[in-house]
Amino acid sequence: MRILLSLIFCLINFQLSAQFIPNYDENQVPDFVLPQLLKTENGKQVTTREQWETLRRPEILAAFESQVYGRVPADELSVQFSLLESSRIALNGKAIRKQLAITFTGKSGTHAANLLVYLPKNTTGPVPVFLGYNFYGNHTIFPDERILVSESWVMNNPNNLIFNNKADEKSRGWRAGRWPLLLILERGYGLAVMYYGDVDPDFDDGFTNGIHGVVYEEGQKPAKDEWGSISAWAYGLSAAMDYFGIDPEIDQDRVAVLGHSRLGKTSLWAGARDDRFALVISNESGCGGAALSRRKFGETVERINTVFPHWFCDNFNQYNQNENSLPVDQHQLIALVAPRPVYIASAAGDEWSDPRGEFLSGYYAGDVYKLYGLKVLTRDQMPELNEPEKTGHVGYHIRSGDHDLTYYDWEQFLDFADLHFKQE
Ligand code: GTR
Repeated sequence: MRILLSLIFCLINFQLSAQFIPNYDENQVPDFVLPQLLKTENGKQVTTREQWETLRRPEILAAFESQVYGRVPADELSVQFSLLESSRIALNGKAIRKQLAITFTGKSGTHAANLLVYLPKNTTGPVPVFLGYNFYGNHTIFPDERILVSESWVMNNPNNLIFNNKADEKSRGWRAGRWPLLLILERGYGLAVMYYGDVDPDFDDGFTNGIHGVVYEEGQKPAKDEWGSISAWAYGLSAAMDYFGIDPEIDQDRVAVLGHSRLGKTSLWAGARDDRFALVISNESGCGGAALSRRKFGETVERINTVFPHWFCDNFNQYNQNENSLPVDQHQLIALVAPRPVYIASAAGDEWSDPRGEFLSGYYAGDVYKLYGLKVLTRDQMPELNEPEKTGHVGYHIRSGDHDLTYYDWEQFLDFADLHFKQE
């Protein structure tokens, strides 16, 4: 019976995703009214930072928690760190390398994820760090043979570098193009990465595997307002942040959290819910990330909930084809990061992620940054292709090319981090 039901469910999913025709025509974007950033639920106008911080921000955060990503049962979890491997002469003496196990413990067991950290050598004092997830395992980010290969479930790779959902030596360094480690180190930053599937494997398993499995008993699953995978991944980033707090070589006050695509949705939510992240970067995060849901351009709420039913909390399904009832929209997610700097990156060839919707979120979030007297995006016109706006507290670029995390993107992120981490 169960098998039959899941077969029917798969068929419905397949049907829905097969039928979906995205809108890529700006003229077909529906008229909509965005939920107000600076008016509280009982109609009070917010005009000061204090009112934002004490009245309005908590309302918006709670709405994202209960209606979009899901609340993390953090008080039911504890986190421990253990050093697995380290070297002071990594990368031919250019870097320090540390590999740690982050172990999550709850009433139903334990689960571990690996954190890989590279720090530049010959620096004085603790260094600023970029933290982000990778898609295929830490060993894919650089051809360093000492990086531990992930033992978790991994998505198969079209070139057969990974198959049977198991990574091995063949995929070592395969994704180095997305992680210009040497450039990052030369610019004086550390790089810390985790494999997102170490925290929660990216498939719909009914929340039994990964970190969800340590807090639920058999047969139990998250309540409608509790964490889907994006919240679980965001929580994993906060656990890495806990580690930075106890490593004297890392400056915990200068940690930039970044992510691409689904992991950009994750970095935004991580930065919104945990204000220890001093700078937040979204690369082509699209629907459920930086893009305004009400525009319904490219991927939509219904489509994302259908194809990725485990990413958001159950409550988010209520807004399938019903975006106007959402109590929030994604410009408010960006605003939750204020007054910390936030950078949103789009690609012209990635219409699925709705570049204009991503830009507008950053533009509208500016109203909160202005309460702090900070420089924001000043026009509702998108900048030209490959002309980043990176001199304020809200940064944005749209580059040519497709859905990817490129060297060019990193150059802009590094400039933006220099401005906020090295000159303020
Ligand atoms: C797509 C999904 C997007 C984005 C992307 C990715 O299939 O529709 O929302 O997250 O995957 O993460 O690469």
